[in-house]
Amino acid sequence: MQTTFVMIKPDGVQRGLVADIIGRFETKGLRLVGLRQLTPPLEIAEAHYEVHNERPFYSGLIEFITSGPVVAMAWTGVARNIIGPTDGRTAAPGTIRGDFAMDIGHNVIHGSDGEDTASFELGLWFPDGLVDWTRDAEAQIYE
Ligand code: D4T
Repeated sequence: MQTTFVMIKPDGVQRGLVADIIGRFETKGLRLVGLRQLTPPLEIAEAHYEVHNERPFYSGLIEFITSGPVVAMAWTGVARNIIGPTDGRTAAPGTIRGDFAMDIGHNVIHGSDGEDTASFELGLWFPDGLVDWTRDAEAQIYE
């Protein structure tokens, strides 16, 4: 099963959405295997968004993501369709971005977009590794 790096961005933390967002992943049936709150150091933010470093929005993005605490998480199970597409205006209701975001930059949450990205991002944000545990309810959640 895939594990995704998920981060509640500074706007989501400031708006008090942490409990609601965590609840959506947990009640859907994903397994929480990593959780930490931190204000991202510049070097982690720059490494995380390195693929965008030539884009016009890059410096604003780094400024935003280092502006305050984020909640970094690792979730096992399918996460991307809970998050929704980048632009909150067009994201479907029922997704986190569709329900909470009105913009592209301040879009509340990040989720890694593939297996390679996930493994890079999990190593970057969780250098000490993840929590290895069995969620007993998975016997009911998965057929
Ligand atoms: P993240 O990485 O935050 O989950 O977003 P996505 O994976 O959905 O989107 P992305 O990589 O294309 O963009 C990364 C990050 O940059 C911000 N952004 C993006 C922005 O501020 N202006 C823009 O025009 C774009 C395309 C939002 C997410």
